[in-house]
Amino acid sequence: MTVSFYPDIKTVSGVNNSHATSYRAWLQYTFITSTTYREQVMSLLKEMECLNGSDISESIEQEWTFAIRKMIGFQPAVVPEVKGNGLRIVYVDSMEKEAFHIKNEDGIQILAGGEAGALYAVFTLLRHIQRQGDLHSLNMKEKPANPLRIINHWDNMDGSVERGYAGESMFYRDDSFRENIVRWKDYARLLASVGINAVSINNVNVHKVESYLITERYLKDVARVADIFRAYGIRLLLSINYASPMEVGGLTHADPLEEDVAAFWKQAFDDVYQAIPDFLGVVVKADSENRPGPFTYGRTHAEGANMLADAIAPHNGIVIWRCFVYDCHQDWRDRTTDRARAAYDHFMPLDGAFKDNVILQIKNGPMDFQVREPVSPLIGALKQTNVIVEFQLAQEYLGQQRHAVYLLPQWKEILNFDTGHEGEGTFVKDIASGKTYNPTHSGIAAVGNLGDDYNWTGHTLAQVNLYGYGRLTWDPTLNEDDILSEWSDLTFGQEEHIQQLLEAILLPSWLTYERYTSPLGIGWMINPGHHYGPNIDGYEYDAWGTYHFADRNGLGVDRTVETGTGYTSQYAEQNAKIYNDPNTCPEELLLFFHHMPYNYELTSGKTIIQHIYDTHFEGVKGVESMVANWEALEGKIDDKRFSDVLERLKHQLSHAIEWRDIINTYFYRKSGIKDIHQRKIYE
Ligand code: BDP
Repeated sequence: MTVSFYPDIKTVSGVNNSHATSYRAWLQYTFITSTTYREQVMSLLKEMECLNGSDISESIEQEWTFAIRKMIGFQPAVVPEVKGNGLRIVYVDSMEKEAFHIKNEDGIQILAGGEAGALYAVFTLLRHIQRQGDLHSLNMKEKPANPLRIINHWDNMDGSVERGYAGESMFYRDDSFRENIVRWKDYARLLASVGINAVSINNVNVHKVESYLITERYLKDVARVADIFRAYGIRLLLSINYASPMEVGGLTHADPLEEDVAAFWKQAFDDVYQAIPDFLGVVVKADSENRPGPFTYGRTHAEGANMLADAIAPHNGIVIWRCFVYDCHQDWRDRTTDRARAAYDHFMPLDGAFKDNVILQIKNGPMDFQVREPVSPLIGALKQTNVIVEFQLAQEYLGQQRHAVYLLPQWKEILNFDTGHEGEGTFVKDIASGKTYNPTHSGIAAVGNLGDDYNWTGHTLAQVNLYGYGRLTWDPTLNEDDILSEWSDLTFGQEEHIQQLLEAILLPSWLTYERYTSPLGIGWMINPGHHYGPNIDGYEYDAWGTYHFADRNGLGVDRTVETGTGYTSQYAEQNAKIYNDPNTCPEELLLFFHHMPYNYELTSGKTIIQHIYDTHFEGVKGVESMVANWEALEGKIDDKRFSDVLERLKHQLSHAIEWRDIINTYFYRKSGIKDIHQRKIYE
C-alpha cells in the first residue's frame, strides 16, 4: 500500500496547522540555521544510494530525503550508485538484523545487518544531524540490547482507551477501524525512530467485539495496520480473549486440554497468518480481574498457555502470557492473601513448564504501577522461562498525564536493581535483555500513553516518556539526563537555556510526585476506580487487597516472614534479608515492607510523621518551581506548546496542594502528633 508521505498535517483528524509542533513531537526536523553546518551536510550527503524498493527501503528513503530537505534545505538525490559524496547503505550478513554501524570512510556509510538496522541507523544519523553532531569522525556502532521492544495498547474498539489520557483510540471508533492511515504512519515513524519493534493494538481486557479481531470480520483491517507498521520494522500483536472458543467459536467451553478448543485456536491462527504472514503473536490476560482463563477448568497457566503456543507454533508465533494474576475478590481481613505475593505464588511453581514460544510478561512491581514499589520478586527467580518486563507509560497512578512526571529515573532504578539470583550483579536489565539466562525470547513491554490528541500524549511533556522508553529499551545503559537532553534538543530546539529549564522541571519530577502523594513505598492512597486524586482510605477496606493499615500508632504493611505476610521470602536470600529487617530495608520502601510507629526515627533524624509532613510541603514547593521554570520559557518556544503545558502545570500545582492537605490532615488526625514547624494542617 502506498500512503503519500507527509501530506498536509490537516489531513490528520483532529489536527490543524496550529498543532504542528505538538504533533511532530521529537521529529520536528527544524531548519538548521548554521550555514557552516548546512554546507558540510550538503557536501557530504549530496546523494543517497537507492535501495531495493521494499517497504522498509521506501520508508528509509522518504524519511531521509524529507528530513534533510527540512533541516538543511536541499533535497538529496536518490541515485543508483553514489559516485561522489553521499550516503551509502551496505548490508552485511555477519551483522545481526537490527544492528548497524555508521561511519565516514570513503563517504558516509551505513553498514547494517538488515533493513530494520538500516532504518534505525537512518533515524540515528538524522538525530545526530539535527543536533549538529560532527560528521567527519562518525563512528556509531549499535545494536539493541532487548530483542523485543513492545508497546501495548489498551484500546477498545468502541474508541475508548482503558487508562487512556490522551483522547480516543487512534485505531478504532464505534466498533470499526478508523480511516486514520496518516496518523498510523506518523505513529509508526515515532516508534521506529526510537527502536520499538512490536505493538499490540487492543486492550488486554478483551470484550466481546474485540474477540472478533482474529476473525474474518476484522482481519482485513488488522492487515491494513500491519502493512503500515511493517514498513517501519514493527510487528503486530493482538490481545486475545481466552474464552474465544465459546464467544466466537460457539463451543460450550474453553478447556485448553480439549481437542475442540485446540482445533479452534489452530484454525484461528491459520486465518490470522493467512492475512498477516509476519504476525508476531498474541497477548493474554487470563484468570485475572474477572477475565476467563484455564482455572475455570482446573488447568494451570502452563497448560493454558502451552495449548495456544502449540497452535501458533507452525507460524513461528509467540504467546505473551501476563503474570498480573491475583484474586480481586480476596478477603482484606486475611493477611496471608497479600496481593503482592500473587504473581510469584502463581508462576514460580511453573518455572520450566512453558513451551519455548511462551513468554511471561511481568509487571515491574508486585502490585500495580505505583509511584514506588520494589521490583517484582518473579524477575530473576524464573530461570527456565522466557520473560518480558512490563512498564507503564500511561500514568495511571502517576497523575494521568495531567501531572508532569518523567518516568525514566524510575525505570532506571528498576533496570539497575540487583535481583541477586545468580549471585551479585544479576540485574533486571540483563534478565530482560536475555543476557543472564539466555532464553529464546526476552525484552521489555510497556503500556502506551498515546491517543488521538493532537500532541499524542495529552500532556506535551509526556512525549518524553515514550521517547525515553524507546531509547532505554534499545540501550538500558543510557542515562536519564542524556536521554532528556536529546529529547529536549529534538523537541524544543538546541538551546542550552531551554534544556536547562526542562531538566530542572523534569529530572526531579518523579520524586516530586512521590513527595506530595503516598509516602515511603506505601502506594494506593488514591481514588478507587479512576485512580486520580487523593483518597487515603479509598482502598483500605476493599476486597481488591491493598492497604496502609494506618491506626493511631503507626502505618505500613508488615510483609516480614515472622509476623507479616511472608512476602519478603520471595526474594533471593540477600534481598530477602535486607527487606525483612526495618533497619536495613531501603527507607523509600520502608512502609511497603513494615508496619512502623509514627515516631520511628529515619536516617534523616526525622520521625516518620514529620517526614510525611515535610515531604508533602516540599512536594508542593517542587511543583511551584516547575511552574516558575516553565514560565521562564515564554517566548523561547512556540505559544501553543507553551500555553498547553502551562495550563497543565497550574492544574498540577492546585492538585498537589489538595494531595498535601488531605494526606497531612489525615495523618495528623490519626496520630495526634503536631508538625514541629506548625504549618497549616487542617485540624
Ligand atoms: C491495572 C489497570 C487495569 C488493567 C490492569 C492490567 O487499572 O485497567 O486492566 O492493570 O494490567 O493497572 O491488566
